[in-house]
Amino acid sequence: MRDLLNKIKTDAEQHLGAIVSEEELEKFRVELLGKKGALTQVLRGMGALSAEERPKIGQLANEIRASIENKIAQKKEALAKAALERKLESEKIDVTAPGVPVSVGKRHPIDQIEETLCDIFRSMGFEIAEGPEVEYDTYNFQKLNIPENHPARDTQDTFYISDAILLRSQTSPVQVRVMEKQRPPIRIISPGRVYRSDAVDATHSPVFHQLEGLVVDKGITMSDLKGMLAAFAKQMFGENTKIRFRPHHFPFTEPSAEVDVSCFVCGGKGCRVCKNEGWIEILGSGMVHPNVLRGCDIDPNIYSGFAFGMGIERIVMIKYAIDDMRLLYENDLRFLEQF
Ligand code: 2NL
Repeated sequence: MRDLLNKIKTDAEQHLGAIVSEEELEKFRVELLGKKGALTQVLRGMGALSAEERPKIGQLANEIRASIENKIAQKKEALAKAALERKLESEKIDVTAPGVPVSVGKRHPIDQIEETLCDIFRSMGFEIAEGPEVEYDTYNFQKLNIPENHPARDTQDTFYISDAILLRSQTSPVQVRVMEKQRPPIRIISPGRVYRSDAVDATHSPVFHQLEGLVVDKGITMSDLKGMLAAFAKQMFGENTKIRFRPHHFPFTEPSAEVDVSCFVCGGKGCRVCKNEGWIEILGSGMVHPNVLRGCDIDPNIYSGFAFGMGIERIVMIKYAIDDMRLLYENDLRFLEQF
């Protein structure tokens, strides 16, 4: 029996050394010291011993039990400490490590230019007007003096929802709505999205952006238009920028003109940006046609006005020397991050 007890002790000590987890340790403790444990079984068999042997074996058994319990407790503490150290190591935060940069993004170049344009016109006293992108044909065409047989009305050029409803092909209907509701003086710009049934290429897109302007008051003349646009061109393209009017035709203005700015890259000598012209076309303009004013119940004998319209994509492309409009819609970050 003595040999058996000593063997249990050496086996237990050996086994303890190989244990690596607290669960394993608890299982081992129950197997050895529990009610059905190996050591407990041995103690139960002590009844068979002689009266002389029993206390000696009993004492030895108790010593071995105490020693194993002590070793298990030590092992338990060591395992818990190791587990805590592993946890601390894995959750360690280096507060001195450099931060991970956060990419915040920025506004699209079309948006940036639209905002710059709005800032300039706001500083001149224009208010910003907005209106629906799904519009009545009457507001998009009729009230703008665009005749029934005009090519712009063709289904080849305009997206129709029904006979009477379409996707606006210009932002002018916004201004018609303001002229109907508001009495002069009127000083508004209308930036926004417009739609035309065009195939995508380097200079066309079925969805693009326009910014139009309208001033209606007593005594407004072509020289007001020229003076205002000259000031705008300097703010947008630089202090030395000059403007040039070329006669043109729009159904909603009379007279009408296309407006060029002197090339802000070469100053007019000719370069890649102005295609050796020295001048760059930026917008269309004119004096509001009397029929348009009349249609909004504004008497053209009392009031007159000027209007102008520009493509925002066109301004972006001129300003940044971009030769293909598709770059503005592909949203390739390598392109967008440059602005
Ligand atoms: C262009 C030309 C233009 C207008 C737009 C306008 C609006 C009303 C009355 C009269 Cl309500 N005119 N707008 C006038 C002249 C030219 O745009 O080439 N835009 C990209």
